[in-house]
Amino acid sequence: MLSKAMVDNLNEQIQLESYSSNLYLQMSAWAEVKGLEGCAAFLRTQAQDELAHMQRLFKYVYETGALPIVGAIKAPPTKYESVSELFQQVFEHEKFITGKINALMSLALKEQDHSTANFLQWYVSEQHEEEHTMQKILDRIKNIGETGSGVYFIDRAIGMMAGEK
Ligand code: OFO
Repeated sequence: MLSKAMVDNLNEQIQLESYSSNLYLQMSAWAEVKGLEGCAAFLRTQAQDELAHMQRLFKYVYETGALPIVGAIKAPPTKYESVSELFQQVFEHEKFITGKINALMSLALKEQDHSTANFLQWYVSEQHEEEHTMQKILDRIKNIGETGSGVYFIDRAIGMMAGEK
């Protein structure tokens, strides 16, 4: 059985994962209308992954006999200046999520809630993976450059990463 603090924090994480999914789906729409089909495909894949992260938490909470709460999800931004700005925001968001997962893990360890700590381990690895992917994307954008046909090649490179997932 989970403590009330743990249920509240897991429910907050459920909302954050839903927000992440909406954020990346909205970003994919920005990319799509800019003609960046590769970026859009990659971001749609990210949106689906985040939905799966939310559902994984949702299932864990009800399996413990507690009530998962979907809650209200705030609207994500709709405009970006450039591909680099968009992916910088993804990176910042992922770092924020890593902080939240770490805080959840610290709570589980403090409460000696080994079941939740074990469950959260998957998210710890996932965040490491996602931060690494975003760093790689930002490095590629920087190396290729956004001038001239650079954006076309950036879009192709990121689109290929969507296929890798
Ligand atoms: Fe972006 O990863 Fe969920 O947790």
